[in-house]
Amino acid sequence: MFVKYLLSCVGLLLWGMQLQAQIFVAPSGNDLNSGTFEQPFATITKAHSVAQAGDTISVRGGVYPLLTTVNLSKYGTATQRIHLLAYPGERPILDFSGMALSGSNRGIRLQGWYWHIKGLDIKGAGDNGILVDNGSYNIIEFCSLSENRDTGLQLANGAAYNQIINCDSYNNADLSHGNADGFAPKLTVGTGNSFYGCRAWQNSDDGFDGYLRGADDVTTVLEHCWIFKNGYLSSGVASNGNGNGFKLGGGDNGNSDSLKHNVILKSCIAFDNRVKGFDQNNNRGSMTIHNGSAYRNGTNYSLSQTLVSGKILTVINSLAVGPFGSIGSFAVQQTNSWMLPFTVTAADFVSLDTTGMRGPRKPDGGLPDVPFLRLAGGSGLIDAGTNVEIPYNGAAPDIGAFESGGPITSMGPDNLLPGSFSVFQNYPNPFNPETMIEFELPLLGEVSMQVFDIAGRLVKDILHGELGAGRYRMRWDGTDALARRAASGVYLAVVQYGGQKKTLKLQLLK
Ligand SMILES: [Ca+2]
Ligand SMILES: [Ca+2]
Ligand SMILES: [Ca+2]
Ligand SMILES: [Ca+2]
Repeated sequence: MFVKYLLSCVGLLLWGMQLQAQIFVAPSGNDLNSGTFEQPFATITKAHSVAQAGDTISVRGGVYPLLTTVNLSKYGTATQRIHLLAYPGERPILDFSGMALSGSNRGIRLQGWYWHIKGLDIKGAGDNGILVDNGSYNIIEFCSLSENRDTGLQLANGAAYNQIINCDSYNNADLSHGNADGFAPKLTVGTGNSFYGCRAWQNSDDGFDGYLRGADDVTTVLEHCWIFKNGYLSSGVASNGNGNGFKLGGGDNGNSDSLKHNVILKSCIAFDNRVKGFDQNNNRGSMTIHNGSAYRNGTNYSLSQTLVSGKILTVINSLAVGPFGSIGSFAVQQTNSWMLPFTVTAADFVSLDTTGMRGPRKPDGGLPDVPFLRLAGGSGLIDAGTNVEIPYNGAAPDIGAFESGGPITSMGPDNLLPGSFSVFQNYPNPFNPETMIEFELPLLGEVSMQVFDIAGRLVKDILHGELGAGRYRMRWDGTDALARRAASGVYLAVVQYGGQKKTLKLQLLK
């Protein structure tokens, strides 16, 4: 009895410690309110003043005209992030366009750690839309940054290990045009920042800029990012800025030939940038471009300056439509579209029309499905690549940023990464002809997924590759199986990871 009483006290105590508040903000709110759903605050700044680790600030849709910076300086923890989220199904717009033009007038200045910010539009700030100023381990997801009067999203002052997921940065322009980039882990940035599923277009300077002054030998990763039409203003007129897509580094004055930004780009696309698509600038760090695609940039690839000892330039499975540009002979190159035996013509693609690339995102923030630069059936670029540990369909990876034969979708890291390897029942089930299978991985590792018939014969190799921690969704098109006229509609999906094997029963309706 006593033990039971003690346990219930401990239980209450633990429960009390984990109590997480929901704090509401609405355009119709008032900062003298209590911050509940019925009595929301008017400003994120007020909500921030009462928020603690683990809390969620839920921001209702609508326009918030703001004249001063929103400072986010509080700290969450790895397991108790502070969430700043759009209210489900709504879209808040933080409109700073009445703010004075000034180098200190950022829209959001994020000095805190372990924030998860999702679903906000930030426009018109007097300087950066968001400045991550030493803030680290933050997730910034499904936000847009536009019409700011310097770089849309900048990381500085040692900002490290931030994940920027499914964000758009466009139509940002400074007075001189020479500074406003879309995304900029530059100058004094820290290491370990990553960009996933991000787009930057029509920024007056560069789309992505990793130029250093102060920082050295830092690493940044980009995956599935589309960078286009930079070096133009929102009117479409050419700007006076640099006009590059991915500017991978470089320095100035006394250190211009020594600073190292190690940049890893996977499945990234640069097109229609005014000057260069993939631009080394004078970066001396390691650069890895796997499955890049470049189209109609002033120069597609410009990577020819010797690196410092120990650093490597690697370009594999990459595509250029038209002249590829210049890549130094010191580079490691394999199976790029400009190398033998490949030739590239318009017939290799479903479409070379860029329409839709700046179109609306999916409801979960994912990139839209657009035919541009996808490989047409029968292209010699299909299954012609080298295995670089990016998941692929068919016998081998394709050349370029889009793998043909069905989407492989990472649903992106969540605020809490999965604790174990799980495979979820497919949906729909039964199905015809298409079904989805989701799984979660707790750590980076090799994973495979295959479909067998009930006699144990392999029907489809869906996935082989290395994936990071997170939740993933795979599609299986059962027409492969229907074509074989198999006797039964039951198939087995086998997912293997880290020495474990999980099997799902799939019911195909004929
Ligand atoms: Ca500035
Ligand atoms: Ca510039
Ligand atoms: Ca720049
Ligand atoms: Ca393939």
